[in-house]
Order: sequence, then C-alpha cells, then structure tokens
Amino acid sequence: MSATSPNLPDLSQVTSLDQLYGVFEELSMEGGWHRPAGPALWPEPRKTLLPHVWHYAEIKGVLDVAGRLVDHTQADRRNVTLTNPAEGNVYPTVRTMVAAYQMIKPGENALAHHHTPAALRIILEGSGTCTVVEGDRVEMRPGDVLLTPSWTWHEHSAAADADDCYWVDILDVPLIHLLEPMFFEKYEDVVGHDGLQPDPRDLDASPIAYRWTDSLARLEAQTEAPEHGMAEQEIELTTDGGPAMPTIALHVQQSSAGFASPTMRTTANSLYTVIEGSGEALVDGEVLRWERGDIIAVPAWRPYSFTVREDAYLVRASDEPVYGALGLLRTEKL
Ligand code: 1HN
Repeated sequence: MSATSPNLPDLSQVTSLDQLYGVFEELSMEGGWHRPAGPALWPEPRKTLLPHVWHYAEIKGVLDVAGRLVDHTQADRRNVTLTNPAEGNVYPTVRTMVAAYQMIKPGENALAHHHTPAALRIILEGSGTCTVVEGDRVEMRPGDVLLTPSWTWHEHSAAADADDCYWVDILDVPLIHLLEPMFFEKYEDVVGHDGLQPDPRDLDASPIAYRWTDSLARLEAQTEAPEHGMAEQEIELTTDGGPAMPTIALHVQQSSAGFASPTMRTTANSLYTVIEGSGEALVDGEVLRWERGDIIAVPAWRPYSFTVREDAYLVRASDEPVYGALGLLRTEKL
C-alpha cells in the first residue's frame, strides 16, 4: 500500500486554481490566500460573547424550585450555570470562565470530587454550611470568597440546622475545554468513605478563605484610589502576593452612591458579582442594571463603565493572569 493519498491527481495535470483547491481538499490543506471560512487574522478582538446581567432575584426562585424537584443525592451539585446568550454558545459565561449559582439545603452534602478546572465561591446568603477543601473545613459566610484550586478535593456540607445557603461559583472550565487537560474524579470512586473527606480540620483562617470582614477592613484602610478609577477603592485577593489562582484574579471594589467611573476596555474578561448595592453598567452601549447577588459579564474589549445608585461592593473575577502570562493583556482608558 502506498503511504500517499490514493486520490491525489497527477500534479503535472493540474492547470487551474479550481483543480489546485481540489488537491488542497484531498491533502487537508488550505491556501493562505483562499480561505472559505474567512481570514485567520483581524485588526482587533471581535465581538463574540455578549455583555449580559443575570439577576439573583429571578434565579434564586429557580434554585428553590430545583431544591424541590432535584434530590441532592441524584445531583452531583445543585447548581445552574450561566450561559452567555450569544448565538450558538452552549456553555461559557465569558470566554474562559463559567459562572453558576448553587444552593444547598440543611443536612445536605455535595460529595467530594476534584477536577483540573480551578473554582471559587462567592457566598451570598445563609449560615451553617461549610466547604471542605483538602481536609480543611471552612464555614461559608456571606461576602466570603473561598478558593478551590485546581485538583483539590472539595465538598460542601450543610449542618442539620443550617439555613438554605446560596452562593456563586466561578470556574475556568471553558479555558480547560480549550486547552484540553480535563481530569475529573469523584472521591467515592478513588478513596471511598461515602464520598466525604474523613475527619476534616475546622479552620477559621485559611489561605483558601478571604473573609468579608477582612476585605472590608482592607478597603477601609486603603488611602489611595485605584489608578484605573473604575471604583473608589479596590483591593486584590492574593495568593502568595500574586493572583488568587493561576488563571483567575480576584478584586473587591467599593464605590459610593453617585460614583461614575471612566470608560475602559481590556483584552481580559470579567465577571462581577454584586455583594451589596445597586447601579448600572454601560457595556458597549448596553445598559445593564444590577443589584445584590447579580452577575455581570463584561467580555473582552467591550468599552465599559459603572455608575452606582446605592453604596456598592462588587467582586471582580477576571482572567487577567492568563492574558498577562502570555503577554496579551492590553488595557486602555477611552
Ligand atoms: C463544580 O464542581 C462545582 O464543586 C460548582 O461546587 C460549579 C460548575 C461547572 C463545573 C463544575 C462545585 C461547577 C462545578
């Protein structure tokens, strides 16, 4: 058998471009000057995924219905992921990240698993629920940001007398889909123990927990406004002096009623979670009204600005570390 393509014509007989394109097809090639699917390069980032806001006031009720209809023993996690409404999109919230709202009821356990995508939780309401990350049990309190770094075992457990607990999950799953190193295991299948990490250690302070009280104290101690001016005050939630996780940076922003930011654009993508307050984001001409618990998607290179109606705290999760590491982070004030 020949190692070459059986249908390749005698190249000396190829006398027209149409025949040449037939050869391209046969050999799975394309001419740089002839791209039926369109050019490979363009002058600046295209508008693919859309600016959007998801309203907690609407979604909380939906989670409660899921709480009635979906037994936690059947659902790995009782969460709803936020699909960017761009035509044809089936998963990401912004290019590299997916956001979800999750709810757990008293006495329930979301069993331990680990995966290569990195995750974080921003707690919205409820007390009495804990997350256990690599054997360390940390209580979830409103405003806290809790990390689940790549490949760490994690479960969520609500005490019998807990409130219903609601939080936001943000993960870099779409980036892992693109890069392809997806790995996922359930604790039950690897270690056993009914799917729960044995003998967790109760911790109040942990490198994976950014407590809301600490964030507030840090914001208050801040003397200089951030250079970009997108908020009155801003702190970064860091790990070892760098971004919270290799693929996701976290900032907490504070702005008072009446604040109006300048307009910026950046090659990074952001998801804002509203911890408190209300206002509007103007993202590429679209007015997105937000209030407590809402999630705002600001896709790359869309001009955006914020105005604040009621004193506000927002947590910004961005993929800046990814673009920064690759030398692709461009940010400009308009
Ligand atoms: C996940 O594992 C959790 O562990 C939450 O709580 C949200 C969204 C997409 C994929 C995995 C969790 C998730 C998720």
